[in-house]
Amino acid sequence: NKDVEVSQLKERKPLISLKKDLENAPPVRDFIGALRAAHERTRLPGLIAEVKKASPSRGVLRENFDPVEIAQAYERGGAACLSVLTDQKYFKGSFENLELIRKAGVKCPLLCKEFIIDAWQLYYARIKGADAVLLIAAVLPDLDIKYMIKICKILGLAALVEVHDEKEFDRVLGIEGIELIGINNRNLETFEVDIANTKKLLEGERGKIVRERNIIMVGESGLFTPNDIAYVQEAGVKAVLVGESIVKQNDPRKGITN
Ligand code: IGP
Repeated sequence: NKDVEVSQLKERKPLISLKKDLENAPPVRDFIGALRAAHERTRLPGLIAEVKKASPSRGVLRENFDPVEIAQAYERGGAACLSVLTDQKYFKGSFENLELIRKAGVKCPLLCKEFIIDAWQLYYARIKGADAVLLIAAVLPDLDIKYMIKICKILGLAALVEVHDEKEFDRVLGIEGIELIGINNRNLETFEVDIANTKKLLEGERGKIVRERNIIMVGESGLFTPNDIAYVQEAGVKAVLVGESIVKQNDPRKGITN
């Protein structure tokens, strides 16, 4: 947690004035509903396409990076939802990108991809046009996850709760009211990627629990080919989060969506 540095927290306005800004926030759209609808329509995992300029493990992914152009291309290409990196330090993202994409009239619901460690950021994301936020179990104690989920519900935001291993998954399954869980195939400490992680975590009892509770599972990271998508679908995901492989396409409509 102490390694997480969040730029917007340095200049934070008092919560009371953010609460005022909420009145002018754009309406929230149904992120989970869009994923379910895409899955039901196509019988394939709903695509959350990520607007990602760079990453700590891969460096700059795309030189001519116009976030709005990329977002619109993803939408035309059939993405159900978009994920917009807002973290500056590691991913060269920004809240301005999120705001620009929202203001450009992109209809896909938007996930704010940020290291959220403070409830203040949930208000901020909502004001900037997010419909969903990411909560990373590796950096949040259970109590914080519970608290953040409550505030998300008040704000109308969907929460994608991210896990990487069995221990985090079990913690998160012990929390009530979670509808959307992502399995990150990338270890955030070593950057090692293995899509078999999704399968491993959904085997057996845990897979049974998520099916019973009708939780939408999202396969995250390291997905490049139609075979990769088929593999995580077989493992039990109803949605996928894809960045690198599609952001690098000349035409981001192409790639694994075709
Ligand atoms: C996308 P990829 O390998 O397709 O570019 O991965 C997404 O899963 C990844 O960006 C991600 C991420 C995160 C980034 C997943 N969880 C948490 C930052 C923080």
